[in-house]
Amino acid sequence: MDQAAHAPDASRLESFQRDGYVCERPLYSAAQIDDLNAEIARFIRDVVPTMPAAQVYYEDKSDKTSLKQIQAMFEYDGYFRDLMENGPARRIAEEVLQDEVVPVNMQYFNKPAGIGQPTPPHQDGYYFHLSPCEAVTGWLALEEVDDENGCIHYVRGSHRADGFRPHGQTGVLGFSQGMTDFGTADDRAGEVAFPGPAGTFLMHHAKTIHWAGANRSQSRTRRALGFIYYAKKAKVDQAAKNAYQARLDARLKGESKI
Ligand SMILES: O=C(O)CCC(=O)C(=O)O
Repeated sequence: MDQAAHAPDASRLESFQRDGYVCERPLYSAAQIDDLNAEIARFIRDVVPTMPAAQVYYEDKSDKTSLKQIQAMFEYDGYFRDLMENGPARRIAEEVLQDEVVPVNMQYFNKPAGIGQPTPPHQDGYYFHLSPCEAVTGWLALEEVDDENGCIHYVRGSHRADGFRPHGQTGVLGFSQGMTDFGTADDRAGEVAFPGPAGTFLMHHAKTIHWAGANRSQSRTRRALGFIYYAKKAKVDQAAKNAYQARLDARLKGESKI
């Protein structure tokens, strides 16, 4: 990707600080998305079978075509490591956070046709365990996204509130924590949906409330790549984070979901 196309942009920083997200429609051209999709197909074919079960989620564990989520892709493959560490998402993260960043997670998110579950409203920072909570998630559409197959929605400006809204268990694999009080008049007034072509790129602050609908299409998937970066100044409470992850893995194993 051409570096000059991603030079710092004052209006991007301003929108991020005001709204809690930015949107580039599109950041990647159709040809770049084709190349990326070919790399993802290779990763699913060659790398996924070598990964621990806890890093790969299926809507139905007995059906490999129902692949729903892959965690930590950049830790398993040079192509995805380079994309995470040197690609445009990192530069935009540094620009909007006004800090150096630490690449933390690269996730594949699919909502398989007909069975893809909704993504419950949540704030990523609730489970990041950071102080200060300065982190972002980038989200790249690998195909056209819209209301039917489950595009992302944000609550504009929600990152500016103090603390986090209450979260509780959702029963949705991959999004185990969801807000328990979502749907206030302010939430509804601030709601913005982000349909767009393949290559559409979103980046949100870790406190920005977001969600996505189910995939109601019987024929289209809804595939995306997520890029999580923490600001260098954000410190992780590693003990709290590990305990949270261990509880989550134990519960999912107990429920035979992973
Ligand atoms: O892909 C989705 O539906 C949700 C992604 C998400 O919640 C995130 O990247 O934080």
